[in-house]
Amino acid sequence: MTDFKRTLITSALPYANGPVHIGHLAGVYVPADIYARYLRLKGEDVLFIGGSDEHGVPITLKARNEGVTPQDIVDKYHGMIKASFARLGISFDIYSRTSAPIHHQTSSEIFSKLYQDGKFIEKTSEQYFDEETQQFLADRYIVGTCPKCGFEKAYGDQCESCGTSLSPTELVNPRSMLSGNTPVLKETKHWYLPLDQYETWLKEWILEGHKEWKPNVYGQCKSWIDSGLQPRAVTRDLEWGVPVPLEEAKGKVLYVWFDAPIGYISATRELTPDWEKWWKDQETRMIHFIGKDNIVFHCIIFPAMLKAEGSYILPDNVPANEFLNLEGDKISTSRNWAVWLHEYLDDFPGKEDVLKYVLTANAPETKDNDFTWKDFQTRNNSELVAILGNFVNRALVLTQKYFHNVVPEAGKLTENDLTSLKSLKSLKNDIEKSLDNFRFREALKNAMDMARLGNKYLADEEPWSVVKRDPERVKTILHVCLQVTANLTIALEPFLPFSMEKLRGFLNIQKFNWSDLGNTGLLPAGHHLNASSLLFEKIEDQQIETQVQKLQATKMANEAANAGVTPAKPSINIDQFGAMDIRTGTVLAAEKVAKTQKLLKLTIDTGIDTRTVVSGIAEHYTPEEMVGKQVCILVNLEPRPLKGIESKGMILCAQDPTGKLVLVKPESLVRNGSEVK
Ligand code: B3M
Ligand code: ZN
Repeated sequence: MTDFKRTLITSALPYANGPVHIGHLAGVYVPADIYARYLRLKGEDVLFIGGSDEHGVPITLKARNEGVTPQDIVDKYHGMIKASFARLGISFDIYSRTSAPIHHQTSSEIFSKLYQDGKFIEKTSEQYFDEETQQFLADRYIVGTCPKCGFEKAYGDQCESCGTSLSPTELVNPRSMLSGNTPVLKETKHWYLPLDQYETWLKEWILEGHKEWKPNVYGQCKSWIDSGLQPRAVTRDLEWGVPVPLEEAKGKVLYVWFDAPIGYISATRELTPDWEKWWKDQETRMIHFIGKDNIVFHCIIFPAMLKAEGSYILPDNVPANEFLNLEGDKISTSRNWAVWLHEYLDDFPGKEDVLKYVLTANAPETKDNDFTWKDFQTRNNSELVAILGNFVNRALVLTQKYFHNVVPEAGKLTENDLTSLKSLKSLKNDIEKSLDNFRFREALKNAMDMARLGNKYLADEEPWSVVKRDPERVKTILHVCLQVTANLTIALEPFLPFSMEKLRGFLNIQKFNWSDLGNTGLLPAGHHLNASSLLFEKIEDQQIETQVQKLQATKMANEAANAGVTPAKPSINIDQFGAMDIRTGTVLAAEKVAKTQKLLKLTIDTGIDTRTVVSGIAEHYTPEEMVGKQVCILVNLEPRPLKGIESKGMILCAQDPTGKLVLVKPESLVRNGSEVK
């Protein structure tokens, strides 16, 4: 690590189009908060920046759907997000927003500087335009038929049915979502950042210069750079956003990914007149905390913008995380498949630290991970309660019982006392090393090892038995236990700030510095403790059951909304499929089965024989329509009597969600008796 004087920590700006969920927290805000708290404890000069990203098409779309203005949407969610972060105790120095005037000013200034310095290229291209509403259409404002799968409501950038990414001109029968009309292609001019010109520099700066970045981050950068960088448009034809500060660009705004990262700068400017020291002094170290879908923007595009501007520093590290899933399924705002922070805070009052603990212990640092309510309960009950809470509680209760809440004097230290106390120092080194390398789950485990050490020490020393034969010795034992407890208030402060504040209250102490960690004389003999209570409470099955049922209800609601498509059946192997003998055959004769609505009696030439099949297709095909048709028949289905007729086989049909049946037939005529496989 090079020498630096201060650290600027940024955390991705969440879109203000919905509340934040545990995926956002585990990926970005919890690790960023731990890091900020750690550096502050070390006495370093730190700024921790956050804010809402209030531009972008999803926000305007949501506003349209709800019949309100984009400003209404961002006001609502910015307020909600900001409040829930505060309740969770995310210790931003500022939580700003990109609709703030200072942000409009800052991002316009940066655009203008790049423009004046000739850093952009201008390109005119044809884009869809809605003649009725007189506007160019963002990709998401165009729907049409997917050229790949035929889905009729594919968006201009992606088909949500088959997942193919599209460009608007690929859609068959494109329609404007604004008017429903067919849009026309019209020329429009935009400004592009020629990323290709930064390729050599990016190779040197990242691929040569930042080999220490996490493998997932470095790997993504490498694959982007290796596949060749293209100029990126930094302007859009939209109404909502930061207006492009050019006379000739009326009705255009900055692309959301151009202005959003500048939000970090604007927020710093809003916070302090001294902002330039944080952004333009080489002795500032900048760290971006983000999720993996934001890597290219923070490692390639934003740095290229800053480099082009010329006076700003670049990120020193970008410790991006992978994704957190929920109960085995991808977290999804649109499917409501999430644990929402504001709901968690309401459902589990006083358990802010528990959520941070679980999300850190199970953080998706190197691969996607899964959050389950069962694991949440287990980590609370078997780790926070049974390891940390249990040790602290025993140390405090025994001191209260034997020494009226006064720290006893230590006598001569035994071998075990000395090794236990010495371990505090080595654990400090372990925790530091992990935190310095952004390995938060490992750091938390090391910090919890301090509590494990305390429990082991108590189990070895058994003060509750020793007290009967050697009360003097118990003084030393509890003296040691209390030093470990005081050390815990430092080691766990970055991770469990509310609980450590509570613990400091029990111990009647102020906050120590990080450098005090490992000190074995933090609590002098004679120091008075306060009354204590339990640090953590057990979470009961009932509470977990309620949460699981809430998710179950979401799942059922989603299934109902998607009704029609039957869920996939369990998989079978090729032999199970091969056991079905399906042949082509031709219908020779057909008649309705008397006194039934649905059944046709078919006489079929299967190529093997001529046989009778009773089929439930009478509501979809007339006997006349069927005669002469080639069909597919399962010929080795056990014969069964239907309305007194023995049916020998089954003809294949596709059934759509409404129950409509359509024959499955060979694409062109084949010899009867051909095997279908
Ligand atoms: N709002 C995307 C996201 O929430 C975006 C991040 C901006 S960071 C400058 O994933
Ligand atoms: Zn498709």
